[in-house]
Amino acid sequence: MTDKVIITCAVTGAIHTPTMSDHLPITPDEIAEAAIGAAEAGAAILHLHARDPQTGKPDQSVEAFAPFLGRIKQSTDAVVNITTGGSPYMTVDERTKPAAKWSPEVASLNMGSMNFGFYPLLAKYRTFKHEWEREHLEGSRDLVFRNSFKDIEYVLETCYDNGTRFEFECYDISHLYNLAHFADRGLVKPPFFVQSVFGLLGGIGTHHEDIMHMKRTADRLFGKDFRWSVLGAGKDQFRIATQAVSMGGNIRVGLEDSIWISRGKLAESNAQQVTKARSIIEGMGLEIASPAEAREMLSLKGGDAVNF
Ligand code: KMH
Ligand code: ZN
Repeated sequence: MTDKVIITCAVTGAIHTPTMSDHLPITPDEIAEAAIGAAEAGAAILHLHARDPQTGKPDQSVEAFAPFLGRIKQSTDAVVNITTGGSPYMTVDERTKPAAKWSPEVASLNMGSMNFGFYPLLAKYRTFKHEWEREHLEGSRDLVFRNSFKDIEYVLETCYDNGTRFEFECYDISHLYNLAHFADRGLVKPPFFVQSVFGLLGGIGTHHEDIMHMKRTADRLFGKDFRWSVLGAGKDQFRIATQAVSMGGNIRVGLEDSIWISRGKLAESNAQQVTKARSIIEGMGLEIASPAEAREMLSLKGGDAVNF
């Protein structure tokens, strides 16, 4: 089994807003171009959300994904990963519909409920292009990202017949235990693609000991049955990626997780972040995984077994 490094690119997400960066992909064409560019730069997996083309507001309707899924599939062999997190303001039913419809190889699955605060970003922006942006940030002061055991069961059952496998988003140590619980019940099958999320206000921090603790705990709970990946929110994105790669991990970058390329400098594209991630990996004498190698490492159903 190859042990190359899988780069996932999360191209737009549902946290950052148009005012924060003119490079944030909003329209279906921008999302498609960003994803294809990220794949050409070396991303094996593309984590996708959709937005309203006019306002940039997160849009989790099945139709919102249609315009870019087909185009991405025609233009790249990268693995498409459709979010079931959507925006934390959405219901689990709403959040799961696109993955249920489009039957991707991978879908994200958030492994626990948590406070989900991005209101501190308010301090950085005096004015916003769109009214919804301020509400979106301010509202997160009282926002709980709901992922109850019943919600997680619902996503698993809804996507099970599709043969979709999951990017298990773990924002804290308890989320790893929740994944172990579902593994014990046989509701999820190895290899588990564990995406450890660091630096989201409400989840675990970004200290190097936090990263060590996540990996140690995952090793103890899952042994050889998992593929570890990490994402660092905001300015710590590349420091966390570098530590994880040196520990045998895979990494996620993209403007969903950080709008920066370096301290105080906005990333001009998702591909720019993928290129920087790749140089870190190759700088360590390691190689990036191709989409085919990622499929093998994660036991995916194949790019021709999707519904788009
Ligand atoms: N925004 C990330 C921190 C999802 O899409 O399911 C988590 C995320 C959630 O990617
Ligand atoms: Zn996401």
